[in-house]
Amino acid sequence: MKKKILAAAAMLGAVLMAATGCAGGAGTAGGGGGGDDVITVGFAQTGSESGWRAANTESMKEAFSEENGFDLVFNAADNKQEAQIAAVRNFINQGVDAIVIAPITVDGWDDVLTEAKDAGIPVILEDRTVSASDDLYASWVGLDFEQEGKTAGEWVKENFDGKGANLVVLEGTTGSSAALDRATGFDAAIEGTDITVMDSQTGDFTRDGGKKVMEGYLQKYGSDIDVLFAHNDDMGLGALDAIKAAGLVPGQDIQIVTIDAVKDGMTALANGEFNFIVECNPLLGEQAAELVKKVLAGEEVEKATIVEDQSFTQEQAKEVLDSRPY
Ligand code: GZL
Repeated sequence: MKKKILAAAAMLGAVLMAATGCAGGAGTAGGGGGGDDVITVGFAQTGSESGWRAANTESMKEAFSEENGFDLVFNAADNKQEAQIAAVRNFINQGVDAIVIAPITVDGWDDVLTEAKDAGIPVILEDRTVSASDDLYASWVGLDFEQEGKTAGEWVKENFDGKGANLVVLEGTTGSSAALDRATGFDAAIEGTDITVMDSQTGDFTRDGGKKVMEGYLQKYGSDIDVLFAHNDDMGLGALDAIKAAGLVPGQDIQIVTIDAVKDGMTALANGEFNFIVECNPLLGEQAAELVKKVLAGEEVEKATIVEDQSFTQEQAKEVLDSRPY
């Protein structure tokens, strides 16, 4: 329930209880049963499509915990945009205090964000962004996807320009800001090289998707493929199965560059199956929770907060693997 309505209800309740001598907790409806200082937050997560998503969900649940003063209403939309929009509409109808969204795709958000604004419920975006006007959300915290794609492209250029290399791409979820911006950055970085992009299709950020699309690539192009760029580790990990099944050696016959740097990806990098990974930090929970508290307290907040990333070679992965937080 909205804090301000709850505060008035709690106040009235307290006055009535004092007047009539009634005992009992002043737990407020719609919250975690605590007093009126509990912040009820609806979090609309994309789903559980990848290792990155699991780490992001864990970070968000840790930050929006009861001991931190929150009552979290969590929804995972199974990577379906219409389900995620329906979840946000539900949060509005429940009268939550704030809404956090990791938007599956950039488009389709104007109506429901306008409804949240009209209902006086602030929206914070975490991870991906939307094409809607930025007056429809209070703030966004996430990563520079275009730079991630550029860093991956610069590695490919440095290692393959001038060799007439053939490259295939496993794209992330169609219409997601992560996939769109990574492609923009990558394409800009390899512009003007003699690297040929033979094919580029979506694997929807999943292992299964990456495996299926890579199987198709291998049937069509076989050993002509020199390099694979996967928009995330999970699709690259799925592609490993296909590459091995085709009798080729990943990391050697086909060199692989991915984005995320989750544990399984870094393990593949350390053991030589991947060749380069650009990190995409999923630990956004603390910053998202701080933004919610500041916005509800009426404090000024930055419209955009970008979290720093790094990148890893095979040698660097061996050094840091055991100390990685996710
Ligand atoms: C990036 C995030 C992407 C990851 C994928 O911030 O949106 O979605 O790169 C995840 O692993 O599925």
